Amino acid sequence: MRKLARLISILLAIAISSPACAAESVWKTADTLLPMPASVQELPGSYLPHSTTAISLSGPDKAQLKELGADAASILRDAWHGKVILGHSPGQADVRIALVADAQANPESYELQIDQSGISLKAPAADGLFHGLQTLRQLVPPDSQGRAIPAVRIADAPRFPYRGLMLDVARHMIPVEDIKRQLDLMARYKFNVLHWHLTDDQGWRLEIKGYPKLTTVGAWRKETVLERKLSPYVGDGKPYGGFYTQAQAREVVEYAKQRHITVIPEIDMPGHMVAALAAYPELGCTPGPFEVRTTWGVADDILCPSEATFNFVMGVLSEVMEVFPSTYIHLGGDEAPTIRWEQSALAQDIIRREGLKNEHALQGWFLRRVEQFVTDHGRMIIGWDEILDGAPSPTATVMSWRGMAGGIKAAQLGHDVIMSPTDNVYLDYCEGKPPEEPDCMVGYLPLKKVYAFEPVTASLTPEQAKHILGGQANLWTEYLPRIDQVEAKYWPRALAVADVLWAPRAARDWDRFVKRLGPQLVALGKAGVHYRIPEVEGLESDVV
Ligand code: CP6
Repeated sequence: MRKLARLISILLAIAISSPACAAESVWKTADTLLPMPASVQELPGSYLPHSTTAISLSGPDKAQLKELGADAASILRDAWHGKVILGHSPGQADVRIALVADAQANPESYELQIDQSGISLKAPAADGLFHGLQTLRQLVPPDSQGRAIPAVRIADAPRFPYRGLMLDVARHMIPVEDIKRQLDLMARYKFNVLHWHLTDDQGWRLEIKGYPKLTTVGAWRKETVLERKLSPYVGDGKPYGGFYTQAQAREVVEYAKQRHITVIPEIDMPGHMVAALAAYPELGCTPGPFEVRTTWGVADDILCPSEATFNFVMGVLSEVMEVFPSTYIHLGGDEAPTIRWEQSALAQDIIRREGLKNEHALQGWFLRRVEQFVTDHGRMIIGWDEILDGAPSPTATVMSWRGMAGGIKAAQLGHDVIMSPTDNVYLDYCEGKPPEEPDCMVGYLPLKKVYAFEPVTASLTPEQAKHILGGQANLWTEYLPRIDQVEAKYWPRALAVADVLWAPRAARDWDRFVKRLGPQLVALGKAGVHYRIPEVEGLESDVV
């Protein structure tokens, strides 16, 4: 399969670059861009970079500009193999990058103009300049097409401020290097959030200095048959797992920041906590002992709402907030069974004392108390849509996963919302139907269905629709112990998500998307990504 992917990407590259093809399909700007910019105006002529291309940087924030200049130089050097000189004055440079402060403008917006005289990139903030450089990267023709960049005027800004991918590293440890590689790819397609699912029943992956057993005990489990068969990370019979030191987590945060991506950590509670219970059984409602789970699905055991648990949660979150500077901290709140709380005298006492209706209301009480701690530290929380069952505070942001309904209800109640419906954006679902994907363990999600994802529904008033911050595609990794499997789930389907979340609603066009996908598959192939060739008609006929 991997060999086939390589072969097809080579064929695609040849198809795009062959003289016969080039004669009829000149390197057309708009057909290469993904996500599609808000506005693209093709101009006559082109810019031909020369052997000593010079870049100028102007604007107030010198440190940020220096980083962006280095990014720009690396994009240009990749493309032209020529000399690129940094730090000229705008009058002498043919590539002019300018930060033009404008408090009213969207910081992610940018303007890119290419004409005979050179390239001009302007934005009100470094975010916009960075996105503009990603667009420029896609505009540079492949070697075979000559070096001239077609003249164009682009004015661009994202449709949504939140464009995320979630990665579950709890089911299988994923090395830092592999995460960095996904961040590189995310940045190219203008994603700005990595939601890092760090804890679950099958593993605790973040070092917490005040609770060392979380990683000496909670990060390790027995390997399953699946892992013995498929994973490179295990030796026979050895404990399976791993964790990130705080230094490594900071390294990921910094790497993401350089790519204008925020890392939002998730500490999933009060359910999905069996790994923590294995380390600290006194946090449960029953005496234990507990084992880090080796099977999937929802566990009965969850945190007991005791003072010991609140101390634990506050201790953990204090360290989490030191490592992660993100505005949002994700508290999970999903799939918490009520059985242990029904049988717990401690839980029932709180229900009576606080006048709560049931265990769902108790989860609401639990999460409101934890949220207070988070907001006292100047941050905000996100929870999966189950938090709506427990009267969440209006400042909680709801991540709607069971469908769109939770998100719609939340927006109507005045919560901010991130749409992440299983039907459209659960990337662990298989792209091909068996027999195309013989090992398919879960649902079926072809590229076209991902592209049909629409975060704003007609049932919302314009005022309510403003609460939809954007969307996110999730990758739960139960059945994906290897990074090449993970990559093939993200790519290229994440490109459909990128387009949906960035491009204007009116620009949504499946046939054009498929056309724009071709050059990006070539780019993914060049970057050595283990992407999956989608079974898509327009694409197939180009290739064969
Ligand atoms: N793990 C956690 C999961 C899922 C959730 N939370 C999940 C549930 C159902 C489907 C896919 C994923 N594997 N912690 C729910 C948010 Cl279909």
